[in-house]
Amino acid sequence: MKFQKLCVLGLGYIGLPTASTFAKHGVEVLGVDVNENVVETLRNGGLHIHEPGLGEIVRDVLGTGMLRVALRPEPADAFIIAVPTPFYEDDKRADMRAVKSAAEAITPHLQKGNLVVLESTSPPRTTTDLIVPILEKSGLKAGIDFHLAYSPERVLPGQILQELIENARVVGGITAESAQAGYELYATFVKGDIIKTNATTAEMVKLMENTYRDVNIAIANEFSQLADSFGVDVWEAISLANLHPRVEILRPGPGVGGHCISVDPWFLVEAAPEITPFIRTAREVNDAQPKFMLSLLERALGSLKGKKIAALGLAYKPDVDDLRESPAVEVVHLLQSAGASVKAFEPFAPNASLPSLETVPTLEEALVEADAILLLVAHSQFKELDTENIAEMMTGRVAVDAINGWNVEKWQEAGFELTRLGVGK
Ligand code: SAJ
Repeated sequence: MKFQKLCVLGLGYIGLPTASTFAKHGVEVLGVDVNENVVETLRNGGLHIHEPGLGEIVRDVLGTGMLRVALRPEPADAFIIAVPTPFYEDDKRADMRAVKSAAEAITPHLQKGNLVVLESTSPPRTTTDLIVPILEKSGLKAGIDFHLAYSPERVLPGQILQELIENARVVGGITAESAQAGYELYATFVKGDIIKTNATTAEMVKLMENTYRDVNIAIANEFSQLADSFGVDVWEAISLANLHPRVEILRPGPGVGGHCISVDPWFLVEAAPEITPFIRTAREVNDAQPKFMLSLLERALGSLKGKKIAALGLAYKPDVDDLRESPAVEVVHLLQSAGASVKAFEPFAPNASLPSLETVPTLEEALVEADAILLLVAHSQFKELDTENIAEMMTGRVAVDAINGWNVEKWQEAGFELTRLGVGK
């Protein structure tokens, strides 16, 4: 095999599954993370993130020794950078510090014939304009002495291990030879098509995919507000519109979260603000959706001052533990600012501690003496709740459903008045 030893920088939601999958397929992998807790946790047989199946594969490859973890990289045949690229809150600029320092950490170990792949979502031209100069400080020439490529990950949290192998993979090289080297690396385990292109195209492909999804969710969210004001049930209207063979409207909700879709479109807006009014507006529509949730709660409860609300779910989407950029968290903060006292229960992170937010480790604790129950995330376990039992624990009979996860009759039978997102009266 051409790539016998691989170094993966960043052991988060992408880096760790990627490192483990390579190790499982016979590559000797060093997983690197600058966070000592992450490295310690893994060394002690633990896992710092929740992803179905990940614990098993990580323990397996750590056990066989095909995966080792460390704080710093070592010489290898190939390097993959999979560190986070968040944005600066004030001006939404991409925060490339982690990518820069990962590249800097590789430079002293770089050797002739190596391959470096950037996987972190990045603004267009990052590979050529940011990474090349850093790696060339080694004295080696990019595209001549070593290969360099950008390859976006496209896996869906919750299905990462399967999608890593089955999804089509785009590999953009700074030269045709670099793309070919990237192709050969991923061919180790990827069963989907591996398509070669140039690095900037690959960067743009990634941003286009997530932007496409963001604007499609934005229109669903705008429809939810329109339906609300016209006395229409948006869920019924969407299912009817989707009978059209060329229409596929997504689901409205409390907003768009996670570290990808709510972040990546800004990389395009930031790179070219004058020519991206549409992408910016979609972002703004989705970011405003938590405020719309607040208005629903006010409609259901009147003034929120002193009201006790049990919030179900804080994760950014169903059946994951990830609270980053979560609209559910934003909704809770808005409710608190309006004077409500909120107890939030997140079953996938029952002990999460968030600034200025009260989380409780059980559903029961959230419900005691609550005036209202609010469904924010479609976790499977929230779909089939015992409404009679819930009614007994609560003081009030107000239920608000932000994601169309509850059966109207069932809640009404238990004496609740159920308000649903996107259902106008
Ligand atoms: N959401 C809605 N309505 C929908 C679908 C999603 O409100 O109909 C919300 C979710 O609740 C969540 C957010 O959008 O808050 C994003 O969730 P998601 O499931 O659409 O996507 P992510 O962020 O988990 O993963 C996305 C995926 N990209 C695309 O589907 C184009 C994934 O394939 C990428 O690998 C990932 O971003 C990434 O890392 O970039």
